[in-house]
Amino acid sequence: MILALAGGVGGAKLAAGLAAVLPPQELAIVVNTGDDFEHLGFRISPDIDTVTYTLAGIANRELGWGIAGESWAFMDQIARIGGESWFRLGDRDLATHVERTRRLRGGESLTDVTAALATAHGIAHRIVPMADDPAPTIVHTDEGALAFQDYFVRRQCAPALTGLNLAPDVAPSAAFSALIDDPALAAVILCPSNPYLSIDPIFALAGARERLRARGVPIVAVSPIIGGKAVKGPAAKIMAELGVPVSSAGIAAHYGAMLDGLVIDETDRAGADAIIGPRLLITQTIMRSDADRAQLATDVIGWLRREWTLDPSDPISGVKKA
Ligand code: FO1
Repeated sequence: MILALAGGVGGAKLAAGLAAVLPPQELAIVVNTGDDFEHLGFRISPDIDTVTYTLAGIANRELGWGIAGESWAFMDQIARIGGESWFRLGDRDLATHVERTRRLRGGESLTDVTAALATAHGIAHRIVPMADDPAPTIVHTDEGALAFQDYFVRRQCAPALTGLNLAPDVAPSAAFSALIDDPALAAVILCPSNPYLSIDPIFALAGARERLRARGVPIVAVSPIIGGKAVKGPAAKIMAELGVPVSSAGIAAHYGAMLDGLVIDETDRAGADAIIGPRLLITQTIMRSDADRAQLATDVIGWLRREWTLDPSDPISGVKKA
């Protein structure tokens, strides 16, 4: 069984590629909830929604969030009556926030609500929140501490990032914790999400980083940096602000001992020998189509089988001791 850790857009694309090539029992997607917040009275979980909509095939590919073919009557009316309209909730997307908020207020866990909404979208694969308790990411900038969405949306990531407050005293969700301990766990894939904003919050949960490493299964990442740039979002800007080389070598250095392998794009082949530590797979990591997503997933799984002697007969259901 593969455990995929994912956050925003880039992560969701590879998660969808993995879901296209692996059966539900061989894949679980653990999603960052550090972006979550309460807004207009709704409990909003952006990365869970991005992963869910992407696996359901209804994600808005232009915006990178929300639902395709969206209408904005609700938002327009909110603006007209003087409500907060900086964080845009489409009319279809609004249904998710209303239903999630209703269920959470009724006492269901975020894990149960996420599973129910995935099933409602016809998704058979497991989408699991990293935590059931709030674990908000606080962004420290040269303008002071900002709540995540204030930094990401209201300020469009303009302030220089100086650090992040992640929630180390928050426990992984019970479902995430069970996946870490699952005897069938064969490998962990860090999807090409922002390491700082999407993956580190998952590792920062109480015991998560240590327990994942202690399993002794390969942990591999797909670099979100291609040709010195982030495919989407502020990863490159954040790395520059933190003084980390904006390259796959910088990504490898950031993940350090957590990383057994790193997948980089063909365009970065020349810089490959500057990457110290992880084994490398060089392939196309740009995902423009559903076929690209499935191909990258296939390449990574094939590499895991070859390099870490996963049993070739079973679909990722056990790692032979090398
Ligand atoms: N990102 C924006 O840049 N502007 C928005 O108005 C916006 C609204 C929004 C609504 C629902 C949702 O699930 C995500 C939304 N996002 C928006 C993205 C959000 O900021 C996420 O946290 C990012 O995708 C980072 O993962």
